Amino acid sequence: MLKKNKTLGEFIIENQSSFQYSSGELSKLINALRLAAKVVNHEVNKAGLVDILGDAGDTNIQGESQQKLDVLANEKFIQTLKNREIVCGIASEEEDDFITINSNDENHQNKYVVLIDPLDGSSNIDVNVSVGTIFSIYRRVTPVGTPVEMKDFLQKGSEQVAAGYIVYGTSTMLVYSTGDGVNGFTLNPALGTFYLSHPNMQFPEEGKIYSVNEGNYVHFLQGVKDYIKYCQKEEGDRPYTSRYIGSLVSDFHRNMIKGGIYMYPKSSIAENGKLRLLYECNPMAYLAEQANGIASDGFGRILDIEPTELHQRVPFFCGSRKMVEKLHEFMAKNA
Ligand code: P6P
Repeated sequence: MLKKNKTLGEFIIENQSSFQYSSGELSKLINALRLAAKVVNHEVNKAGLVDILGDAGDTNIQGESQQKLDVLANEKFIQTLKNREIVCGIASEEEDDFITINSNDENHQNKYVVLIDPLDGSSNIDVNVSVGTIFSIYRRVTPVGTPVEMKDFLQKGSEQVAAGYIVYGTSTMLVYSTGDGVNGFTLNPALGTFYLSHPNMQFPEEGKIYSVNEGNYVHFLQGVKDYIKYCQKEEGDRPYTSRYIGSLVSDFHRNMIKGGIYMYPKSSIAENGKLRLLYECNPMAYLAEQANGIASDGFGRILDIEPTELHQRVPFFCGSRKMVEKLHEFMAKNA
């Protein structure tokens, strides 16, 4: 049983040996993400003050230009990951192409690639709704030199060696897995330290919450429409509760704690859905499976999808096992 209140730093050191490739570099990588999370958290938490300090695009009292928070978050995560001799490439929702990082030491090869959505749901910031950072980590496939998109970045989600998210909510949490379960750490802002607050997080097998933007109902496939009507029908333990924050990380986090299903289906207005495979769906699917949940595109496992491009979108259904399996039944009937 994991002891609560251990710091993230202590946890990383204690669990390093359990990691398949325990060379210490993944630990350094998680530590780098921890640092960037604290920096971004500070900016997100004062976002509401930007209007007082000068709107995005203006300059603040130090004469620094105010940046859109998602651009700032992108820069902070890239900057933090760049100068640690661990990562050879970064792909970001904010960057058209991936960024390569060459090792300063000709005898050392940076062995990881990171794919990141630096601030998912950033449009919620203006209305003070929680947002998140999502990250996905792979070992590079090409042995040396500049990473290659097809081989090093377009890897199946099942090849991830770690994934996680930071949720900037009523409290700031870092939730991640390196393949041995999911653990959640809460930031004590007074100390700037993350503490193990949610050891061994698991999706309840059943749930009573469904999360989907029902404003798109008329555009959904019949199988999705039928499942939503199933959730709403007065029968047995139904109707379920509808909860949709509009921030993937927040809806996912709540569903993992309480039980539930999150859905972003494809539709007649979004032919592959909205969410990105590489830096949203794959990391969340990795966490879901590590927490005994399921993540699919409505028919097959998200982690089995062979990526074809850096920013490709896929339909996404994720959460409590029995809820996603019931969704699959409706999708199969209407296939
Ligand atoms: P819609 C935020 O933009 C996001 O990528 C997810 O975090 C969120 O669940 C979804 O899109 C919201 O999209 O179309 O329902 O506003």
